[in-house]
Amino acid sequence: MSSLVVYGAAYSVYVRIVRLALEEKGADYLLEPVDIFADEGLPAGYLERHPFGKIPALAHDGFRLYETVAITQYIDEVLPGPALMPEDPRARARMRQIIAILDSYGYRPFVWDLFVERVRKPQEGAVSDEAVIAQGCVDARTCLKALADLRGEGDLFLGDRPGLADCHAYPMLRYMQLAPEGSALLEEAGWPLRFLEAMDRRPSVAATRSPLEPQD
Ligand SMILES: N[C@@H](CCC(=O)N[C@@H](CS)C(=O)NCC(=O)O)C(=O)O
Repeated sequence: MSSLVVYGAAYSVYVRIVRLALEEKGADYLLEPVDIFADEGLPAGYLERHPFGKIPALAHDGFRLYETVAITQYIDEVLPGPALMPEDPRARARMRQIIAILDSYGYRPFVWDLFVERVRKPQEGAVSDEAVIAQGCVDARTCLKALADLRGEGDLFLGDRPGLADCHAYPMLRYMQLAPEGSALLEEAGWPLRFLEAMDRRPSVAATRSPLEPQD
């Protein structure tokens, strides 16, 4: 039996993207805890797995890999289970474009400017920076519009079954939804709420719930 280890923390957006892909493949894997925010710092030797000190990293039967996009595409190519990437080259290019947009233009406003600034900072006794949130709303709206123009007609990004674009978008949009400003932007756009609801029905989402989400 093959051994799959994901190094990271359950609160991490990028770790959850990898875990969603693994769950959608029906893969068995171990989540080996690496807390980037631990007072004692990264575990000894972790920089050998990820020289930039970020999470996630993957080990598959001795093969080491870091960078989420490389990991999720590798997972899809080597593991049995439903395909998470479209066959058609244009649809596959669209998938990669959506993922690149999420990384380059979505992650910062959705997660840092809205969720961290509005939700996490007050929870940790810090004061939210309203200017950061205001600019985050502008940038998030631009990104949601770009994504709306590229996605298909259904509730998920491309097609009827979850794929890598959906695994990439869900953790970012879910955190954004926890900030009132983020929730309002998602409602204004409409389609992200249908997307989140469709993904919320997936066992993969339940199996990877973040400890930073409300626990009900
Ligand atoms: N380009 C990396 C980004 C990973 C990333 O930013 N991970 C965050 C956690 S969600 C992290 O490790 N942050 C720690 C830091 O920036 O020092 C990837 O795609 O895997």
